[in-house]
Amino acid sequence: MKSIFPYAPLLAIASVALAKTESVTLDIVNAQIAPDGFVRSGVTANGIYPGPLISANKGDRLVVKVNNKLTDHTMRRSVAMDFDGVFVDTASIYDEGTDFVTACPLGPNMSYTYELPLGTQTGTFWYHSQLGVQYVDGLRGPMVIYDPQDPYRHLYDVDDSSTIVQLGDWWQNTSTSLLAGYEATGVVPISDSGTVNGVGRYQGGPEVPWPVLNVVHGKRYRFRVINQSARNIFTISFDKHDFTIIEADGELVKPFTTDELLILAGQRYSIVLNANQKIANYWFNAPFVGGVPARNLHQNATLTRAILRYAGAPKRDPMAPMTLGPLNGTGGTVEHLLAPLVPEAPGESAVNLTFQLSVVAGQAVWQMNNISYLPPETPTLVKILDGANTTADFNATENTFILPANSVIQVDFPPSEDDESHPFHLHGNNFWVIKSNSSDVVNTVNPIKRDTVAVGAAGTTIRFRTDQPMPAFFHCHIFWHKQAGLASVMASGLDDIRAEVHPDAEWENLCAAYNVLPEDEQ
Ligand SMILES: *[C@@H]1O[C@H](CO)[C@@H](O)[C@H](O)[C@H]1NC(C)=O
Ligand SMILES: *[C@@H]1O[C@H](CO)[C@@H](O)[C@H](O)[C@H]1NC(C)=O
Ligand SMILES: *[C@@H]1O[C@H](CO)[C@@H](O)[C@H](O)[C@H]1NC(C)=O
Ligand SMILES: *[C@@H]1O[C@H](CO)[C@@H](O)[C@H](O)[C@H]1NC(C)=O
Ligand SMILES: *[C@@H]1O[C@H](CO)[C@@H](O)[C@H](O)[C@H]1NC(C)=O
Ligand SMILES: *[C@@H]1O[C@H](CO)[C@@H](O)[C@H](O)[C@H]1NC(C)=O
Ligand SMILES: *[C@@H]1O[C@H](CO)[C@@H](O)[C@H](O)[C@H]1NC(C)=O
Ligand SMILES: *[C@@H]1O[C@H](CO)[C@@H](O)[C@H](O)[C@H]1NC(C)=O
Ligand SMILES: *[C@@H]1O[C@H](CO)[C@@H](O)[C@H](O)[C@H]1NC(C)=O
Ligand SMILES: *[C@@H]1O[C@H](CO)[C@@H](O)[C@H](O)[C@H]1NC(C)=O
Ligand SMILES: [Cu+2]
Repeated sequence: MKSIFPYAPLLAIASVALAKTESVTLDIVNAQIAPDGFVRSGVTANGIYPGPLISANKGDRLVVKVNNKLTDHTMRRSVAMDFDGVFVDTASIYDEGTDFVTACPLGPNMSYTYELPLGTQTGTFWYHSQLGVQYVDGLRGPMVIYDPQDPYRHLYDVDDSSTIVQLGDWWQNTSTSLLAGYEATGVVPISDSGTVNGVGRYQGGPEVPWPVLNVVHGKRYRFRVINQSARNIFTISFDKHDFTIIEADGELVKPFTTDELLILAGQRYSIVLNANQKIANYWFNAPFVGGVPARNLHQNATLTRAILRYAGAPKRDPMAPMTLGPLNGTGGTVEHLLAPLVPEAPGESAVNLTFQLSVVAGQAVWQMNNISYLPPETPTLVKILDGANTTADFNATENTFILPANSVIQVDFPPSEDDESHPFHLHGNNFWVIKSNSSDVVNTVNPIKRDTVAVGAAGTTIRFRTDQPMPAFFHCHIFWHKQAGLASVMASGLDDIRAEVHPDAEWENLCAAYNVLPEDEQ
């Protein structure tokens, strides 16, 4: 087993010694749900949206049994789980879950057990369906790896399931209908509403009670904010309170205090809020942008919010007007201002890649260097185990790059012509943000690390190390764009994979079972 974790070896040994197994069962079921007051059939974990919290401690072994009990023929019946941002060691990569990269999807009535040794990673993560655009139908939930020796423990008093803040865009129609519309027109679907911890309102809809974040005066709260959206970008703020960012995507950053924060799909931040204002109700504002609002009259960015309620305050809405927050929700791009707790210089790159993004006008087709990714029938990992070793062993549409092992790779996204912000997400590894879209500065001395970064009109450059032998999916986390081809695979250490990866029969059976499914059960 290779260690990919750059922390003190003594700590790692200590946590391995204490490692325990955390077992979770997720029943993937269709359920009638109404996050924004509109009742629809959804794809859920254990019948709820968002799904249940998966939590573990540093060093634990996480065992997640997934039972696919989907029956609704209007949506995808198969499923594939991604534990977003969680690394796995090489021997376990076949349990990493990415459909057609590391495994085939899980067909209806089938079960699969993912076994994830958590190593030394800690922080805020989430899980979601990785298959097609299925998570639009609801299959998303939070995941936290707590650190009993968190170096920032002195900065907050409360960090539990009540301090998880999940932001999501919500869609009243099925992902299958929305995708058909996208493919026919090239217009990315526009969400009806936004939800905070699974609760929201849409314009013209019922007055669903606002979600509440409860605090006690005088205490400090570590809110773990997760952007689970499939498209929308949120800007969060609390009336009358600033807050301090301490974590981005599972990486600790030096405390940075601000009053608003932009979060893209797939990104997570821990922020510490000091409940030091007068006992009352305050608005938590989470306006979003995502497409031309006029194209969906349900959409009203003002209606994604929650109540920050101090104990002792009356149980009613805040008296203050509902705003979009400071600067009307247009600020919050602080990425370039963040510094890592433990600075690391990435080192010179051995390979430089440049990815020019483009869209085919009027079609649901996105390209990187003129290639639109198509999932292969045989997952990348299966091909590697069968001997694939060079780029020529993969079809061009697999957009698979064979990279040297134990090297630094630089990926440069030149300024894009469209003004989309694409949250690019790398599986299995974090990258340094050498140049953030939010600044012109190139930082090769102490850049932050994260696993999801904005790629947009100002250009973005990242570097990562290929110390982890695996085919790592690298894709836009706007799942409509991923589905439209904005994806690639960064593969390295192929001989090591062949030497170390020995999948079990349960995994082997996934493709055999999936490949004989009729289309409506895939
Ligand atoms: C799944 O199991 C149920 C109940 O046993 C059965 O009725 C159904 O036909 C099965 N579906 C598939 C796709 O195998
Ligand atoms: C979903 O989309 C289909 C196809 O466009 C449409 O017929 C249907 O009315 C939509 N349903 C909802 C709830 O918007
Ligand atoms: C979540 O991500 C989406 C897509 O990048 C973005 O539009 C939205 O503003 C983000 N939400 C938050 C709260 O940052
Ligand atoms: C959005 O909701 C707010 C709060 O209810 C309301 O004041 C505003 O008029 C709504 N916007 C639109 C465009 O309807
Ligand atoms: C926010 O919007 C309001 C109403 O449209 C406007 O009066 C105000 O100037 C805006 N403030 C900022 C900082 O953009
Ligand atoms: C990659 O680009 C960097 C500058 O960003 C340069 O210093 C380095 O020499 C380049 N490496 C290769 C292999 O071209
Ligand atoms: C993509 O195709 C266009 C038009 O054919 C061409 O001008 C451009 O150089 C190509 N870009 C890349 C990165 O191959
Ligand atoms: C795979 O490619 C690497 C170079 O990238 C080479 O060193 C190795 O020998 C190849 N393995 C096989 C089995 O051909
Ligand atoms: C292989 O790539 C070509 C384009 O280079 C594409 O037309 C074809 O559909 C791809 N085949 C598969 C099986 O993905
Ligand atoms: C990226 O930069 C462009 C140009 O400054 C800006 O319009 C866009 O909002 C930025 N995107 C993000 C997500 O910061
Ligand atoms: Cu995108």
